[in-house]
Amino acid sequence: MFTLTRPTPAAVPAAPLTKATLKADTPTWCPGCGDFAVLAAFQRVLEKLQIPQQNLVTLAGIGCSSRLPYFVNTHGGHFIHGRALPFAAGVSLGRDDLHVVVFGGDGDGFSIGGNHLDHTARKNIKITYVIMDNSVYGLTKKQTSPTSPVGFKSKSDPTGALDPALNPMRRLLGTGATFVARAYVGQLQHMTDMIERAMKHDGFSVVEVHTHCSNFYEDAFDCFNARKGGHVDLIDETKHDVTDINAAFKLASLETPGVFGVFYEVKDQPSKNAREAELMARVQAKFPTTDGRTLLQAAFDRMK
Ligand SMILES: Cc1ncc(C[n+]2csc(CCOP(=O)(O)OP(=O)(O)O)c2C)c(N)n1
Ligand code: SF4
Ligand SMILES: [Mg+2]
Repeated sequence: MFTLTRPTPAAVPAAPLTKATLKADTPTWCPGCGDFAVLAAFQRVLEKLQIPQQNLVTLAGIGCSSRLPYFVNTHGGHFIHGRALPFAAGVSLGRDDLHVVVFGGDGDGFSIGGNHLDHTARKNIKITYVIMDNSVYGLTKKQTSPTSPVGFKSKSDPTGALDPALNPMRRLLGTGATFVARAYVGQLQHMTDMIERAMKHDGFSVVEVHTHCSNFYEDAFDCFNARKGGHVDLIDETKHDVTDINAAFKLASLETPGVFGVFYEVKDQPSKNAREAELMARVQAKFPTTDGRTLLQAAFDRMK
């Protein structure tokens, strides 16, 4: 029997996912950190979707935000700074039955992991990526990040950041991701909806979440915070065509504070998971009596 994919494990009767069953380690974030809200939103989505716990994987790189997998009771792990996405790609492609959700910071995703973001996104690998953007390196105690604004004083730029910040939404749209959304921790229900839609997307989905670092950049997103005179404009999808990449780029180019919601979503592009499955089925049809391991070994032998 030819098979390159691993069999799905026998369904284990699972306890319903609740706040209590989803709880793992107690979060170690500083009081007032915006990351608590991202965890709460993710737990709400898991409670709603009731995906069997054994099929859930949360992964991360390194950073305060990247601690999130410790705080939720799913399979999980964290990896080298900026390398969560290639790790997640292997998990997703090796085990298509798993829901793989990656959490990480603006440094992890846009700086050291920027190259991995490009390639995981363009391949449309079935992963949900939540970028917890606080516009600073929090874990390492306040260095300038790729989304810190010009003039931001930090340990790496004591007289103020000199380099222009990147525009996260334009950056994400440019990667070729097939689902791109923006959320803010001060809008918990909306952020929850964005993460839920991302997790239901069959391909690479990414949600950029603005989350403040209460220790090193508390006022970063005051312009979105109603209590501090800011405001949040939500995208009206009866007026914005989410399948129109040019319209999405226009929204992404609005001046701060910009808009929140789904910028881009296309459902007709097959994921790499689907393309690989199709390739394996084609090979299987050609060699119906040879097992997968032998075929793979023969391919390696030809390369010697
Ligand atoms: C290869 C490597 N380079 C640098 C570091 C140091 N380091 C750890 S976390 C981090 C940045 C964290 O910032 P971000 O990704 O924005 O996460 P946050 O802590 O703000 O949530 C850096 C530079 C590291 N651990 N490994
Ligand atoms: S340093 Fe900042 S990002 Fe890290 S846990 Fe504390 S408040 Fe949150
Ligand atoms: Mg950060």
